[in-house]
Amino acid sequence: MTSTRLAVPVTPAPVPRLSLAVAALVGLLSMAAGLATGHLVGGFISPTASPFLAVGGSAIDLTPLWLKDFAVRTFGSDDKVVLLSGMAVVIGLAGVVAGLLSRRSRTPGLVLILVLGVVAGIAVLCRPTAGPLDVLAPLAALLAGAGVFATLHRLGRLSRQPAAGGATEVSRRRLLVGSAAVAAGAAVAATGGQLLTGRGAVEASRQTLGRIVPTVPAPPIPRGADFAADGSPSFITPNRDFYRVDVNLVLPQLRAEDWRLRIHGMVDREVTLTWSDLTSRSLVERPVTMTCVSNELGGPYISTSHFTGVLLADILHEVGVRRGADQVFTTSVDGWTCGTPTATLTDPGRQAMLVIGMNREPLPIEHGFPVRMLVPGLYGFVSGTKWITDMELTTFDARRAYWLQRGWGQRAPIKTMSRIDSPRPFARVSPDTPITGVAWAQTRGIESVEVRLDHGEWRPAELSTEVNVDTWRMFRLRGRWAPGAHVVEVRATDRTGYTQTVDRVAPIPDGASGWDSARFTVL
Ligand SMILES: Nc1nc2c(c(=O)[nH]1)N[C@H]1C(S)=C(S)[C@@H](COP(=O)(O)O)O[C@H]1N2
Ligand SMILES: [Mo]
Repeated sequence: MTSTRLAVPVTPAPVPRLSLAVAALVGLLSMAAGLATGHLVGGFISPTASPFLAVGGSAIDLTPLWLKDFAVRTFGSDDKVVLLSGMAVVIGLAGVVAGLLSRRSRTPGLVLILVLGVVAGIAVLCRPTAGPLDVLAPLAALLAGAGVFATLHRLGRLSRQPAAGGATEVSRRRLLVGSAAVAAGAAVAATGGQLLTGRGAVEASRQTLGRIVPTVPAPPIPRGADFAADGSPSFITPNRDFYRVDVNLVLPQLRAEDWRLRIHGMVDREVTLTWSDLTSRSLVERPVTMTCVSNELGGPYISTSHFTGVLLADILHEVGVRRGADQVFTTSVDGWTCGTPTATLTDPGRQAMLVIGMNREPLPIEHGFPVRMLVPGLYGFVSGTKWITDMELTTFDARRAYWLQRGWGQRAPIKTMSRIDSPRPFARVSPDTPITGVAWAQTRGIESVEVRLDHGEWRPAELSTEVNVDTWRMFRLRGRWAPGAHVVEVRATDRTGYTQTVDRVAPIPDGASGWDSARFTVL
């Protein structure tokens, strides 16, 4: 069919559409502006008021166990950086989508921004430590995001409007300048927020404490407590190398002078302890090896420090624990919770502590400044509450702690384990390279360690001098190994006579087991 239109139908003036690139940019920049503003305002109020960090914190709390396990296995201690980067990418993409949906009208983008703002507000207000003022941060984020979106959207459309003379040129330039200004402003605000959530005031409080001097110092570490010269870890881990595991994207900032620990629940006399209450008591120093339940076979989450603190058995004796209170339920200042068997803490032989010092320094902030709990022989998640502020005597039936709610075990004594440290996996070494590593069985002590090469006979390894049963012990096997490829395996026996079995068990729910092994080549 051929028909020729003779008359052009009357159409309304075309609505200028944003180009794809400008639409995406407008969306992206409004997200950046919102996040950065929220982070900055949060910096003034409280770190967990920052919508970005609050959403990250909620993500950590809601992450299913298998995914968390995968993240830790894949990214190790970078898992938090990976989480935050991933979130930034997702939020950026949401901004791009908001922009692309709004090439004609700004309404869809504004609606999406409103929804995200509300979600961020909910995340902030649901943090365990949220206060009413915190809502200002997501509110500021929402206003900044929506404001930038509306403004840049208008400039974008003006720059497309067919206009007389150089008006379009002018609008284009204004769009460009506006975008650059928003990008720069967001960068400044984000950096400012980051500095404010940093460790300024609390690090100062920590510095003024000087050294932590115990009333009852630990005996000196004997010679021969490690084989560090041959590749084992050093017996005492320097504070900066001590492993760190927690659910925190931001470190709680609690000054020693503001610290309080309320001990209550099934007790005869409720008390609230202050920093000076602790430091005026007898301060006991002991080397103890801490271990994380999520440590894989051969993993790095084990370290040893000289811990100084107050014995918990004494404090619990003073408050008078009521019959039936089988759980000590502790909470950190940011709401993380932990359940420990009462009997373990009241046992004077166990020497569980409220710790204030590590290697004679005040606790580093990431290790729980100003006060944390330490229980030799229990994995950290059921015993090691950092930034501790509340201790409730209760029952295991009445309250379920953070990790118990997420599939980890309720009672978790540290398993007898060993790890090969040298040769490193796939190392190429000389024939006389010693095989070294560590074994641990806190509260029981290590009786012997055996090593075998290429599935041959088990050979007893030399053990380092024992410091106490709550610390690790190094092993070493010397020899001349034949040239070629080898596999080395290790197993430890504790003082109860238990020998590690070959069965490989994953960390969930109460700790990994199995023989660590390493392949290496003799040149
Ligand atoms: N407040 C708080 N305390 C915590 C945790 C945490 O996430 N929050 N993690 C626990 C776990 S799982 C371990 S293994 C130890 C680790 O202590 P570290 O980081 O000082 O080595 O802290 C414990 N205490
Ligand atoms: Mo842990």
